Amino acid sequence: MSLLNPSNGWWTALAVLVAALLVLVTFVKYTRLWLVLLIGLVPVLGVWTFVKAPEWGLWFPEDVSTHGKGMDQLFYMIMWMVTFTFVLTEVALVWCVFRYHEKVPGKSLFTHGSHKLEMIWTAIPAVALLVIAFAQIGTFKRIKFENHWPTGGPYSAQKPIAHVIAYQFAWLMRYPDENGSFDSVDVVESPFDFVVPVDTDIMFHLKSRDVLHSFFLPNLRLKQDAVPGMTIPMWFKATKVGEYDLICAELCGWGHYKMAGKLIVKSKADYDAWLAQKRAELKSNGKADLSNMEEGQ
Ligand SMILES: [Cu+2]
Repeated sequence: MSLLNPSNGWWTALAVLVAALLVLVTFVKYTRLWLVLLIGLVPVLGVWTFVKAPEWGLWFPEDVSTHGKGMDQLFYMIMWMVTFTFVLTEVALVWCVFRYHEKVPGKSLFTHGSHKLEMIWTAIPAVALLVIAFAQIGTFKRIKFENHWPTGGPYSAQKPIAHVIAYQFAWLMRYPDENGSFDSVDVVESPFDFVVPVDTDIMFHLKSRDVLHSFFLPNLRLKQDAVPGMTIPMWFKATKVGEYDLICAELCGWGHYKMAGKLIVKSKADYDAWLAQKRAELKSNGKADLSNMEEGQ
């Protein structure tokens, strides 16, 4: 298991070791039980909850897309940069508290600041941001850049599987008719349910009818603002059949919470059958066989 993964047992071992060391040092030096407990417990509980988070379902939702791995790696990278900085600054802080906790007679040193220090703590974050900026280029490019959009498959920017329309407060998926037209009475409309085939490059057009919304598929690590007046082509590839959350990630009005849809990933055969059935319902022109419904079966 990767060292980057919080479930790695080495992290528990490290936390226990650090806590034991802290307890030992505190005990030898201060012999105060509450202090020992407090200082020992903080890193142990901190790392323990971190290690247990995936088990408790508090970590990433299951990744079912080809975008997920790259996104998660970026998250881990930033998390470890932040963790390193956090531990470093906390250790410095605690050390200062212990080192300088005694009152020293005389006047304190008064300083207006240090030009050198200012330069250093401006340069370090600048370098960190540059590292992140370069590290994310590849992943961002693969997901968003036009020259990485799928071609050759059944769906492309010119032939999207559907138009996904966000409005206050719903999602509406519009599937083209058999001729690929979206300006037709035979367009299949699927409110809230975005049905797609598995293991297929899916290209769709994202639109908004009114205000800013944000199309978010947590399990596919895919998020994009829906902007009024813009048609935004998006793509993904779902790798597992199932139902996943589709939510609005932009506070868009009082009913924002209601914009909870589903991404329904079906096998290719099931998807074709679903679309054919939806089209047949439209074509039936009110003459569908409803006898079963009337019998209440
Ligand atoms: Cu919304």
